[in-house]
Amino acid sequence: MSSPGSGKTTLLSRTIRDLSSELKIAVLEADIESAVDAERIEALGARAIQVHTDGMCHMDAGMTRTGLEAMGLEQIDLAFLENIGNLICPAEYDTGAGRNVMILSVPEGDDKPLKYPLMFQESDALVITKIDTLEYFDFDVELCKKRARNLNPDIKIFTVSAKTGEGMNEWETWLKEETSAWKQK
Ligand SMILES: Nc1nc2c(ncn2[C@@H]2O[C@H](COP(=O)(O)OP(=O)(O)OP(=O)(O)O)[C@@H](O)[C@H]2O)c(=O)[nH]1
Ligand SMILES: [Mg+2]
Repeated sequence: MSSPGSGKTTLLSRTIRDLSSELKIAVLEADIESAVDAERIEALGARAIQVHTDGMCHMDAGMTRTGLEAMGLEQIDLAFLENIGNLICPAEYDTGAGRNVMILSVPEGDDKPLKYPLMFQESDALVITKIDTLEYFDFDVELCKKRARNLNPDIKIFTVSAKTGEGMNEWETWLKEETSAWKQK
């Protein structure tokens, strides 16, 4: 989950490139219109399904189930669901996801935990991305982390650049740990 353009598809693309030799990854791409994100994922050789929400600003668990069943669950180790770009509605609905991850990119500003608290409360992990642009913006990483943890003391926080690869290792290690813990359930 994240606002439009914060870097969801770019982070997923890099993650798929890095992990596809270890995990069978699939992506459910939710959009109001178009299939551009699903096409970006398919171009990497990963399985992708485009879900159109018919104008709605979020996914729900019924849409997730339909998408996953269409992909064939037995073929998948890790399924990502890229929700509609929006910091409000997606946090209000259960998508059926095992883990909720939100992305906040540096250009959006470090005040977003103050303005959109529910998204931070509902997320298991926060990925602060576009960290390569820090020098151009007045984004205080430590203050942002503090604000997020005030809302959700258990939230895991990663700082990454999907462009340079900085911080990707920690994010991907967490994904692998969570995937194997989930499979042992
Ligand atoms: N500098 C920099 N640019 C990035 C990074 N990640 C994404 N971008 C750029 O940000 C723009 C939006 O990225 P997307 O991955 O399409 O964002 P999105 O959240 O999937 O967008 P929507 O699906 O439309 O909501 C693109 O121009 C990316 O190249 C990053 O880590 N650093
Ligand atoms: Mg996208």
